[in-house]
Amino acid sequence: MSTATKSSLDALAVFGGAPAFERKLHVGQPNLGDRAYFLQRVERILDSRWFTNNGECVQELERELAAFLGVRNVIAVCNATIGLEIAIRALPMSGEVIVPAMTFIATAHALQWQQITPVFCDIDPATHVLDPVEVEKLITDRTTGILGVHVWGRECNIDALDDIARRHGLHLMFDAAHAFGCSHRGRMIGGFGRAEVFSFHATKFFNSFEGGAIATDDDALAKKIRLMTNFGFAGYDNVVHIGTNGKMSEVSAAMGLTSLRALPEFVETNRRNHHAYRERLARIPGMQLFAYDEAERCNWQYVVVEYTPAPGGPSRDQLVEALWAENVMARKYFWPGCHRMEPYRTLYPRAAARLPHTDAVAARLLILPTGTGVSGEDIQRLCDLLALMVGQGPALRERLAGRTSG
Ligand code: T4K
Repeated sequence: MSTATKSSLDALAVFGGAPAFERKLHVGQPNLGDRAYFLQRVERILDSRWFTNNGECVQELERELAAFLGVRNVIAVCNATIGLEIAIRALPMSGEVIVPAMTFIATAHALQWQQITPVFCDIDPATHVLDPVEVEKLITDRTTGILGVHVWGRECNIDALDDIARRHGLHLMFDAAHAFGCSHRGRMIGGFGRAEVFSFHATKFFNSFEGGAIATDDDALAKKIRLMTNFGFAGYDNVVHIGTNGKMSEVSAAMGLTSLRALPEFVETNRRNHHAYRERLARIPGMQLFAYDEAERCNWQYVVVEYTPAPGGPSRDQLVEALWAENVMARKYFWPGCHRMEPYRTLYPRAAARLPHTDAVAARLLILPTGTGVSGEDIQRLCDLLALMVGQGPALRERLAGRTSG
């Protein structure tokens, strides 16, 4: 629900007007599939008194995911962060691993948590994924792997990274947290590198409350990952490997199965929303919508705008402040970049010097709400707000700056 269109700066909520939206529009509000199906699965879980430890729902989800992705093995996990840690350790990676700083902090943490140095590498500013030329420059005697991130669901330059990894004898794996349901050259993400890790966190378009999955075509690696996900147990009273607790619970898997049944609807809603944004943002100067490759399968789950203010226009942060006041909870993912957050800023102070594209892109990003909780009408109203804010840019900038200094 939203209120009437605004036509002057005085009407903006940041200057005391009523917010344009009565409820908050979040980036990452969860999608919900068939509630009746989910509740029926939960009833079955409760009746069976089997709540976790490789139950019926987890096994079913793993089978369905493997078929959907076209990979030999899928191991469901409690979240993608633990999934990354387990896969990294199973390969094993050690020493230094090349990774983008344009990612959620979990990618870097999954390495550093295991005393592996994340060597932050710059991105291609057009696609926001690792630049293979820069990757090759960072290889040293201590490098054991490359951890690419298919950020926004846009696939890495997989062929070039694969070539580098082969020539230098490195492990290649992918953080595919954003890329469930996306493809590369017609083949689903999930089957590339040694392993790929998906996130099914509540804020992802496909969710299992908390959760994730590791996909790999390598049977021996999958066996090791399965052991490590369950404390290294190879049967009752028999631990054969170092491990942790990375298991997905049955209720999470039931939600995953529910989401899987609604996948076409979620993707179609995201696609429709994306096109609505594209049409309206094209009319606003300085707003460049990040494009997906429509020849590939795509989940369209992030509406990523690169905003370049006109001279005298409002800054990205001022736009975010004004949008939040209207209950549009736009985000600045992944500003300021992992390299500018702790512990990395202190541990690796020289990284920033080699990340000019990461810094420039991170300063421009504006992520807008989408998903089944966002309607075409919401998008129209939101873009009208942006048009007003940018159209009256110098006045907005001055008034906001005046408010801060006053
Ligand atoms: N690699 C990459 C590239 C990732 O992006 C992520 C996670 C990971 C690895 C690790 O995956 P997991 O271990 O989480 O499976 C959110 C998510 O928490 C995080 O999963 C996600 N990436 C990241 C991009 O976004 P925050 O802290 O920025 O947002 P959060 O959790 O506060 O949620 C955003 C908004 O969504 C909230 O302000 C309100 C709304 N929301 C959230 C939840 C949880 C709801 O409306 N309902 C909800 O249930 O990290």
